[in-house]
Amino acid sequence: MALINVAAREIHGKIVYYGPGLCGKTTNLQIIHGKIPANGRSELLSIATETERTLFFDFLPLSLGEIRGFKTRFHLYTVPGQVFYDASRKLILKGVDGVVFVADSQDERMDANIESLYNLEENLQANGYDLSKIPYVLQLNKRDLPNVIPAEEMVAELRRKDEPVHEAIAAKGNGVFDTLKSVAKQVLTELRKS
Ligand SMILES: Nc1nc2c(ncn2[C@@H]2O[C@H](COP(=O)(O)OP(=O)(O)O)[C@@H](O)[C@H]2O)c(=O)[nH]1
Ligand SMILES: [Mg+2]
Repeated sequence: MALINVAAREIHGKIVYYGPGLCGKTTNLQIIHGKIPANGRSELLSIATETERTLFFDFLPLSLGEIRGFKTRFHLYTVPGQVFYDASRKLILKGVDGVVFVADSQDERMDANIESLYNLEENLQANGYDLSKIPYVLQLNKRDLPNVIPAEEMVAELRRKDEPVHEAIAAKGNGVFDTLKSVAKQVLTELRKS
C-alpha cells in the first residue's frame, strides 16, 4: 500500500531488495545511489543491526510520468541476508510495493537462494501479501564468476511466476538499472490502478 503525501504531491513507492547474504543487494543500492544526481535523492542511510546494515534511500526519478498530478518517489531498501535476522526482514517488508529478488549465481549459493526465496514468500504472507500478486523481478547476479549455474537452470529453479529475469554483474553496474526499471514499471502500473 503506497503512501501519499498530498502536500508535496508525491506518491511513495517502496521497493525491497531481498536475497541471501552476500548476493549483492547492497551493491545494487550503492550503484543506483551513485548514479542518481545528488539533488534528486536522499543520502544513503543505514539502520545497523548487530553485524549487518540495512541500507535505504529514496529518490524522485525525473523521467517518469506523473500519476494524476503526483510525482512518484521511490524508496529502496535492502534486508539483512543472514538467517537469524528474520524479524528485521519481516519488518522491512511492511508497506512494500515491489520486490527484487537478488539471486547469487554461484553453484554453492543455490541452496541459500532457495532458502531465502521461501523465506520471502513466508514473510510476505505474514504481512498479508502474496508473491504471485505483487510487482516482482528476479535478478541473477554475479554472472562474471567462473562457478555460475547456467541462467536457464536458475530460472527453472527460482522463477515463481512470469516475472522478468535480469542477469547482472552488480559490482560492475551491469543489469542494475534494467532490474530497477523493470520493478519500477510494475509498481507504477499498480499505483495507477489504485
Ligand atoms: N564478482 C562479483 N562480486 C559481486 C557482484 N555483486 C556484488 N559482489 C560482491 O559480493 C560481496 C557481497 O555484496 P553485497 O552487496 O554486500 O551483498 P549483500 O549481503 O547482498 O548486501 C561484495 O564483496 C561485492 O563486491 C558481482 O556481480 N560479481
Ligand atoms: Mg548488504
